[in-house]
Amino acid sequence: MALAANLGFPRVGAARELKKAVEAYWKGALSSTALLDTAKELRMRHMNLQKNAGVDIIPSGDFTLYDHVLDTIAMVGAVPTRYGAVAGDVSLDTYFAMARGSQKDGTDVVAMEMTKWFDTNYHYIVPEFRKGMKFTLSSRKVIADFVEAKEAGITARPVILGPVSFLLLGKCYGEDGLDALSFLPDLLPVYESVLQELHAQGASWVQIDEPCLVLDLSDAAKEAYKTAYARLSTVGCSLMLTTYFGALKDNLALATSLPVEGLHIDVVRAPEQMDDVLAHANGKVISLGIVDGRNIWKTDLSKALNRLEHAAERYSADKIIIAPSCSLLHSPIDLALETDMDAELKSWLAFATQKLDEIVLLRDALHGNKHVIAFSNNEAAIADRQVSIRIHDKAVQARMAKLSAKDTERHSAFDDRIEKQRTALNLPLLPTTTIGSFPQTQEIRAMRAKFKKGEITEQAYDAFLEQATTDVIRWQEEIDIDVPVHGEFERNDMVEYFGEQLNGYAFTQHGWVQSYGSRCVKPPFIYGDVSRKNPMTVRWSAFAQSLTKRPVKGMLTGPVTMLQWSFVRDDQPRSTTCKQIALAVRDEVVDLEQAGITIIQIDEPALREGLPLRHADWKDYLTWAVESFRISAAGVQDETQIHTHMCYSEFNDIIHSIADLDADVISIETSRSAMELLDAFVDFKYPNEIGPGVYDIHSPRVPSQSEMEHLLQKALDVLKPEQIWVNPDCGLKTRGWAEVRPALEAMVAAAKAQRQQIEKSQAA
Ligand code: 39S
Ligand code: ZN
Repeated sequence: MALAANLGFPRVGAARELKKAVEAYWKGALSSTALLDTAKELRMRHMNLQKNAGVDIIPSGDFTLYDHVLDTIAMVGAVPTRYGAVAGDVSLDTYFAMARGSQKDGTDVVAMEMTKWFDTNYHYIVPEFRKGMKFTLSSRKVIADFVEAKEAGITARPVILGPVSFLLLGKCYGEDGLDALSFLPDLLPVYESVLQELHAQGASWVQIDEPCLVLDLSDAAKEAYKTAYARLSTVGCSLMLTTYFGALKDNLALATSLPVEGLHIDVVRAPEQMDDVLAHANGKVISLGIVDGRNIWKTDLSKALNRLEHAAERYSADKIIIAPSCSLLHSPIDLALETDMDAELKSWLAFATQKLDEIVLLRDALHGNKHVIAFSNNEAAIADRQVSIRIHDKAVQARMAKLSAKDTERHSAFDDRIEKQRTALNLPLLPTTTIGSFPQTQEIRAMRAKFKKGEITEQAYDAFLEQATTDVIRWQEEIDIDVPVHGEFERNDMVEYFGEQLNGYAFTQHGWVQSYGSRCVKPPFIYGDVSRKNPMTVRWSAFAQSLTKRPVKGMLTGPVTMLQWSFVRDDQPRSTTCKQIALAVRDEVVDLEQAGITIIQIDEPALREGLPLRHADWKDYLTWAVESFRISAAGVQDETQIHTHMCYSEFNDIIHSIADLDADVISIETSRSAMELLDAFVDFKYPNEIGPGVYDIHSPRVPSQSEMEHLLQKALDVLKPEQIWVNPDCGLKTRGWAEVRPALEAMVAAAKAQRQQIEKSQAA
């Protein structure tokens, strides 16, 4: 009999209980016991929810206080020495210090790096490898969680991140040429002990995640897989080797030849691989990820059932497991909480809780026990979504049909534009600006919450925002920022705020998804053709501009980022949806220009994370992504200056596309790498203007004027002075005013000091 399995459940809780508890603990307002109690309560609640849904195979160990890769770092004791941990033991405070850095009792240790989990908006802590690093079992959390579930009457399937992906997702520090895979022989004994202990506790199966099997792998990595699984398969537990986010492709023979008992594949992203995998399955249990773990649409149950029946005929129903494509970590928790949502839209959706029901319905139907009503309701919803008049907008489609190369071109080339812009803007050398947001204080969030709950009037909320905006403009004038911003106090999130205002987009009340650690986002979803109803940002940009003679920069989220950080419709190519968003952004850009805004920033922090996981698919993506950005920017006159901003980015391998965006100015994160990131721009002879960040906003530290001058000098060593802007690394929304004020004052002073030196040397 085929079984229904889950691969992982969202951790934060329906009311974001985990976020609140963890943040309270960090503030010292909650004891560690109370934090761990909340965590346990959530684990039990989620396990029981899965059990009551009828799921046969329930994961344990998928819960984490911060991040599952960090949990693996703790498990194997890969704790960098700067945290001063005792070997074999990772305390709660060491764990959080790795995640967030720590400044107390006179110590000051930086956090570990964080980066995107494959092509999702989830961020993981990057394992750090250094020469001579030794591994020892240092956290028994995965064993304890299994035992905890067992005591509650649930024999779970523990989840661990596999050793090869763990190494491939990490980064080597110190010596050049150090290879993460060289640590495999030292690492495997720790994995063996974990599996032994789990086996001893009664775990018959273990889910071992190896998502790197869907990437382009080196020969060494392929060898590492063989070495690792030859060893781990002898321990006693049956291993469910779990892959997701793409097709195995050239790694299919490798994956199916490994001596494991089970293989999970993603048949949502890569349906075409199912038959191939079944043909090479060698008697393994095959787990078919057929319910989309990363999107919010209802599964077409009849279609899915057909595919499962086909698989069962070809292979064997006993050896098939029905599962979500990946962990449900990436979906919101429960659609039932969306009490305000339009009924028709709601009928098209399934969140994590509903996805479990789908898996169980499919299992039962495969056994000949088809829940007729559930299937016919599903069929009706799927059919309604296909023909609903709300999806198609003739005007949008007519505009899309008329798109041509001309729409991606500014009137003149950069050299001509920049002359006109310099004359019009009359800015000093090394102009200072910020990325756009100022601190989103508790006060601001509380006012917005009150407004949304109807506890204060729109007028009161507006007046509050006007005051906050006025204060921040005045203050920027006082400290002499050349290009001030309005501060974005009116925005809850840089994607959700726009999603709320666009046709074809809808948003949720409680659809929180973990982004990193305790931080969550509420991605809006795109169900239909996208267009702009009304100007979205003109009111606040124009208000801010009315307060000052300086050019106030307008800020928009770019089309690629709007796409990447939303749940996207699956009934047309992503490129089509992206271009529709681009046209809506273009309308906003033109309206901002009309309203007297002369500098407009179109943020694209997600451009790089949208890159397909396989190199062969990059070119196609980059072509439409760059076109979309250009469509959004190209509606303005030469005199209007277009900026863009990117964070967390490595640029070397996409620098051509960055240049193709043809933004007049780009600001990037460089302070942590001490301007190393600039190398790509220098080697490429990037022609346009650049604002290399001089203030690391991901840390509460306040940088000194001399530190920032030093960074500016490094930039001046390799770029022309007329090319350089002075700004922080990223928006300031997550920081506090106590840090932002002195840091920006020092930044302006640093720019002025460097400016004087340049002018002196030019006069001489
Ligand atoms: N993806 C998106 N969509 N947006 C991003 O900015 C980023 N940045 C990167 C990459 N991906 C992104 C990730 N970085 C937060 C910060 C940085 C992130 C991601 C998230 C973040 O601060 N999230 C906030 C959080 O987890 C929520 C932001 C938000 O939507 O706390 N806030 C809402 C608002 O401001 C709701 C705030 C809220 O919690 O309106 N309100 C309380 C409630 O509803 C009440 C507030 C109160 O009374 O204090 O219960
Ligand atoms: Zn940024």
